[in-house]
Parts: sequence; C-alpha cells; structure tokens
Amino acid sequence: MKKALITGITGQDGSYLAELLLEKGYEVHGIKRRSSLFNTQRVDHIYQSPHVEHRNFILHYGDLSDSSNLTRIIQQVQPDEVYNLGAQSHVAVSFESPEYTADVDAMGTLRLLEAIRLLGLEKKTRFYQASTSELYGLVQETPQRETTPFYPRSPYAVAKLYAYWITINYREAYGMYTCNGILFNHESPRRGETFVTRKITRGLANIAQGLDRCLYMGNIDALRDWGHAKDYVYMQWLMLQQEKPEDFVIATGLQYSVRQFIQWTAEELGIGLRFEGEGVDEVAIVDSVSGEDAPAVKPGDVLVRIDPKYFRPAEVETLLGDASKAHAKLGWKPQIDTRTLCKEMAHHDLKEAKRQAFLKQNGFDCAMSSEG
Ligand code: NDP
Ligand code: GDR
Repeated sequence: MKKALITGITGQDGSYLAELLLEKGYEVHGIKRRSSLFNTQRVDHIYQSPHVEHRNFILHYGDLSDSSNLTRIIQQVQPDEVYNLGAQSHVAVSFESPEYTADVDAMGTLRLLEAIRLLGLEKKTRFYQASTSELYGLVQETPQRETTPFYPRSPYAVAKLYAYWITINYREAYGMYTCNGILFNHESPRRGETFVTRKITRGLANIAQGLDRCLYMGNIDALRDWGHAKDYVYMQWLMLQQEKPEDFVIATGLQYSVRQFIQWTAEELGIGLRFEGEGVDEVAIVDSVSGEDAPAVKPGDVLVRIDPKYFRPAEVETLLGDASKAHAKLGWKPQIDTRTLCKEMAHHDLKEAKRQAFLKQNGFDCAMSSEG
C-alpha cells in the first residue's frame, strides 16, 4: 500500500486529492493546523476515528512554519509521495501578511524538501509542489506555458516563485523526483468563501434568498482561466506517476471576466442582470426575475457595486494557460468547463442559502459575511 502525505489537506484541493488517493488504495496522511474551532469540514466525510483499527486516513497536527514538526511527521510516515498543497493562498491577504506568506509558502517548501533529504528519503519520496499561474503575473506572453517568463505581482506570487525554483533545485542537485504543477485558477463548491468565484455564487445566492442586500466587488474586468478542482487534483497525482519528474501547466485554455462569472451566476438563479456605469461607479442592476429561486429580488434592485477596498496594490489583469504539454505527454484534458463549474457552484450555494433562510424565518440566528 502506497503512503501519501498531503500538506493543506483541510483546503479545497487537499480534500479532493485525499478522496482520489483513498479511491486508489493509498494510506493517506495529512497535516492539519491547530485551530480554536474545527477546521476539518472539507474532510469530515472521510475522517476515521483514531480508535478505529487499520485506518487509511490519518491526520497529524503540524504547520509549514515548523521544521522539527515536519521532519518528525515525515520520519514517522515514510511517505512514497508528498503533495505540498499547504499555503497562505490568498493573493490579497499576502499584501497584508507578506512575511508570514513568505515563511509558509516559500520557506515551508524548503523545510519539506530538506526534511526528505536529511531523512535519507530522497530516492524514495516523490514531491509535488503546488505552483501557480500567479507566477506569470504581468504576462510576458499569451497564452502562458511552461517556457513563458515569470513576472510575479504579489508577495504570494514571489513566495511561490522561490518554492518553484527550490523544487527544481532539489531535483537537479540531489536527483530527487520533484515536480511543479503550474495550475491556473480552479474552483468548486468547496472553494474558500473569499475567492472571487465563491464570493459571487455565495453572495448572489444569499441576496436571492433575502439574507443580504448587495455584493461588493473589486476589479471585475480581471480575466481568468477557471477550471474545476476535481480535474486538477487528478493531474497532481498523475505528475508523480511518470518515469521522470517534469513541470506542467494545467489550464482549460479559455478565459472569462469576473463580470461574466457574475452574469452566469445570476442566470442560474433566474435573475437577468445588466451592467451600467464605469470604473468604481459600475453597478449590476436586476432586469428581470424568473422562477422561484430569487424571491427577495425585484427589477431595478442594485445587486453588485464596486468597492475599491477590494482592488489590489498590484493586479494580475489577465491569465490564460496553454496546457498542450500535459495533453501531449499525460493525455490530460479538463472534463468540466467554466460555465458548468459556475452552475454547480451556484446551485450548491443556493441550496445552502435556502437552508439559512429557512432557519432565519424560524427564529434561528444565521451569520452571513461576504468579505473577501
Ligand atoms: P486553500 O486555501 O483552500 O487551502 C490551503 C491549505 O493550506 C489549507 O488546508 C490550510 O489550512 C493550509 N495552510 C495554510 N497555512 C498553513 C500553514 N502555515 N501550515 C500548514 N498548512 C497551512 O487552497 P487550495 O486548496 O485552493 O490550493 C492548494 C494549493 O494550491 C495552495 O498552495 C495554493 O496556493 C495553490 N494553488 C491554488 C490554485 C487554485 O486556484 N485553487 C491555483 C494554483 C495554485 P486551514 O484549512 O487550517 O486554513
Ligand atoms: P487569484 O483568485 O487572486 O487569481 O488567486 P481570486 O479569486 O482571489 O481573484 C481572482 C480575480 O478576481 C478579482 N476580484 C476579486 N477577488 C476577490 N477575492 N474578491 C473580490 O471581491 C474581487 N473582485 C474582483 C481579483 O482582483 C483577481 O483579479 C487564486 C488563488 O487560489 C491562488 O492561491 C492561486 O495561486 C491563483 O488563484 C491561481
């Protein structure tokens, strides 16, 4: 039985990857952070109590900022594969906590690689690094592929640049099987609530159900290449199953604006929207409402406004990936397109909003926040 260790197992990708590896018969170990509230909601459905015999899903307390802890876990687990998905992954937050982001996202990667090497596991343990399209930042070529020069635009992206190169350096210096997946944005109903797609699907569903009144957004002209997280974690596994380690871009090859994602989400909720105004004065106004999913919305309502507080000090305006290398060498193609992804997320969040609205109507408190 192969053993895998996943950092960031409680996150979006970590939860899908853990499911995939369990299906493939792995013993899955994950690192979770200590938190004052439960933080394992995304993996609770596969959780196994420590009192069960022959567990194949085991969580360890740990943190990417603590090398002695990482070394102890790797020594104990002796993993065949390490997936480094743990990170302070929010670009806007990285401007507010740049040093912490560098410590976890850059140095955390080094700590894992050094632990593998110092424990003498460099010929046994394969290593996957969660690299990102944010490395391209101010894009130098469109579409972006493995050979496109990088130009990071945030403390997050600069930290991930270090992680990208240290992963390659350990491959070249010590002959380790290490690789980078340069993944473009990928989303799902499990996406963190403060990333733009989830903020939109959750925010509009809440408004439709009368739990909120208006969604405040940043730069809705930004263009992204959005895929489904389930498709992308499969690639993470596939990259570690090759004869030789290599780096791959993973993307759908299509890009859309944030504004388009808002429009699609509204359509799924039966709301016709029109955009009026420009720049910080742009708003999205309800044109029509059909069906029963948006009882709290009527024509003329302003559903979306721009709040400059969500603008970033330096923005990545456009990203579009070229995954031909992954198509050619690994036979990989995404199965779920962006429109279908949006539909799945919107209906997931509508269901949750209906549940919250029901609780509210029956006198129970429900806390709503659309910060992000
Ligand atoms: P999430 O933000 O959903 O998950 C991040 C995970 O990292 C969580 O489990 C979080 O724990 C954990 N984590 C945060 N800080 C630490 C720390 N100090 N020590 C240990 N663990 C920590 O991210 P995604 O699942 O979306 O992304 C996975 C990885 O892929 C990240 O590295 C991200 O930067 C990268 N990436 C993501 C893309 C995307 O579009 N989703 C695209 C390209 C790259 P907790 O649950 O306690 O917060
Ligand atoms: P990104 O994702 O920065 O690409 O990083 P995010 O969804 O946060 O932003 C995408 C684009 O939308 C614009 N935007 C807003 N973003 C947020 N969060 N909130 C808003 O209100 C808002 N309004 C407009 C942003 O300015 C941006 O242009 C994600 C993360 O998962 C990273 O970890 C990962 O590396 C990259 O994707 C690829």
